[in-house]
Amino acid sequence: MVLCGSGVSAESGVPTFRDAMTGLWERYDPMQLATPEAFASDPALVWQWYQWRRQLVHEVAPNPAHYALAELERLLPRLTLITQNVDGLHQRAGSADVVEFHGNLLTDICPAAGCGYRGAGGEPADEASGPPPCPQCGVGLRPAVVWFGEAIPGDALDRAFAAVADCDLFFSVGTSSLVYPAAGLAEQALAAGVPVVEINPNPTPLTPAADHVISAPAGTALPAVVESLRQPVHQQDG
Ligand code: BV8
Repeated sequence: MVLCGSGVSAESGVPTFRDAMTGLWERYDPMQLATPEAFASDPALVWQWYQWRRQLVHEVAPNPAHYALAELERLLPRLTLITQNVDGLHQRAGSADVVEFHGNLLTDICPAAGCGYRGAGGEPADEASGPPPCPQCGVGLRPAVVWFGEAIPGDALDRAFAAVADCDLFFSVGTSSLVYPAAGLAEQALAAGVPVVEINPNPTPLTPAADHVISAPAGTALPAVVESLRQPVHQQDG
């Protein structure tokens, strides 16, 4: 099982969630913008922030970390990939089964109760525009991401907890381990006696408890993990 955070996309040029945001967004705190309250009070501002991030994601490409995870999926009998990232880069690198714990930036959904509209986000419209009307009911759309204070999608939560219960190795890659319930998954693995490996160039609250810590960028460490799996398994003597 692998839990990914925005550090996995860092080497693609996607700023991590807590890196200072650049340009126009420098003066905003993502923790404040990624909330239903911010969207309710200024839908156009929040919508434009997500349009800026969509545009940025369209301009970048998966990095060796994403490709290594897609390769791991092919090499291992079972792999559950849980990502906190909303950028869709795992899928673009070839991962077929991605659990998007915090949703997806590239998809629009309708916030109107009972509408249920869900569709691919259109081309970012002109800067000043706010959320476009839902094609089904006319209410302003929102990005299909999980904001702070919102529940994790039920299927994602179920798959993550099921995987923790029966995985035999847990990788935590590129996450500051600050956001729950995602960060709780590694804690559950530790409590269940599952070996936990952290890959992160910087220490996090998980570091002291992890069984193994690889203090390296994901784009270096994950290809090395894949390479080690490719080595012929030396038959154990006897
Ligand atoms: C919920 C989508 C309940 C949006 C995101 C007090 C205590 C504990 C919890 C809480 C609390 N108060 C409130 C809460 C709950 C809250 C929470 O955890 N808050 C924290 C911050 C205190 N959680 C929630 O609100 C969650 N929902 O609890 O709901 C509920 C239940 C039922 C019914 C109703 C409600 C929802 C959380 C989801 C929020 N949405 N994203 C968007 O993207 O716009 S979270 C956001 O942060 C991103 O998804 C991001 O992935 C995530 C975590 O951040 P990281 O990925 O770790 O990124 P970060 O920048 O922090 O760190 C990057 C790391 O990478 C660093 O460690 C860096 O060293 C490393 N790195 C850098 N370069 C590399 C690298 N690593 C490897 N290689 C590199 N090259």
